[in-house]
Amino acid sequence: WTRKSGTTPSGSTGPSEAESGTHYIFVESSSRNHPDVRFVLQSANFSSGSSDRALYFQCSMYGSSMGSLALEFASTAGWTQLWEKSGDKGAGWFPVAVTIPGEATALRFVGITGSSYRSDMALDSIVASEMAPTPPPPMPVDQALSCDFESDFCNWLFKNVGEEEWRRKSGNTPSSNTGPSSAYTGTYYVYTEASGGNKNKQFVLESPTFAISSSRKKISFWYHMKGSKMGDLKVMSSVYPGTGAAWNTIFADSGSQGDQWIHAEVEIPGDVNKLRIVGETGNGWSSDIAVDDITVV
Ligand SMILES: [Ca+2]
Ligand SMILES: [Ca+2]
Repeated sequence: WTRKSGTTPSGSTGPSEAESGTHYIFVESSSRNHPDVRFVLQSANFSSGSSDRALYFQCSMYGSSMGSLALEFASTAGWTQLWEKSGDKGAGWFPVAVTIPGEATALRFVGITGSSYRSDMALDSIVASEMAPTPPPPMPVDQALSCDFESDFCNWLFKNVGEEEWRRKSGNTPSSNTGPSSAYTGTYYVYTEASGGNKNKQFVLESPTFAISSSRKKISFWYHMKGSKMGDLKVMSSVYPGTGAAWNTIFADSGSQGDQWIHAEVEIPGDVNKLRIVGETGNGWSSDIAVDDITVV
């Protein structure tokens, strides 16, 4: 992350000026700094609180090959995403307000550059408050859950950031004899990379809180589980903010299912307002679990 005034050195990416005052900070994506280079800006540690707090900031994500920018918090459970955006958001700054859970003891911004030098992302006017922001109204369930993973993770967020992260991928996964050879729809899907010490790990994608629907809805998705050490795939539901961490399994499959995309349609319980997709890798690298084309029906 670099402190700067005026424009960034490259054309057609980055802000033209600071949002407040003269300076801002940004990720320089030119030269060797793309693709997929990770820039971390981490706060000092601070005391946890008994109630939610807030962070406000201004953001610029201008560039035709913009990568992703996330805000994450640390707690005893590790790093968790609070907010994430990816792709070109046009010239100019946009404001962001994020609720910081009371259990947070540090924050960090993580910028990941896109495929070219046109992915300079910037931050300015960061303000923290002891008072939580007014919560936005919950999303409709179809908006909260639907995703084809073609450009990003839509509204799904990671748990255990930087560790067991679901990855977006086109084509086959890096390991042979596990994972799909192509997406179910379009070009991209998401999967659990089981290589590199990731056996017997839990990969969690969490939906935003959604409005409880008066009509019965189902989450529809396609999954792929090929591999001799294949683990488990689960969909779990919760009522948020619940009393304790009560996550109920509403769908599960385990073991190798061969080289095929399988369709699942699971009823969302009537009182539920949050879902997780949990992939648990098996006892070896041959357990890449993939998911694509989530819709609500
Ligand atoms: Ca400034
Ligand atoms: Ca797709």
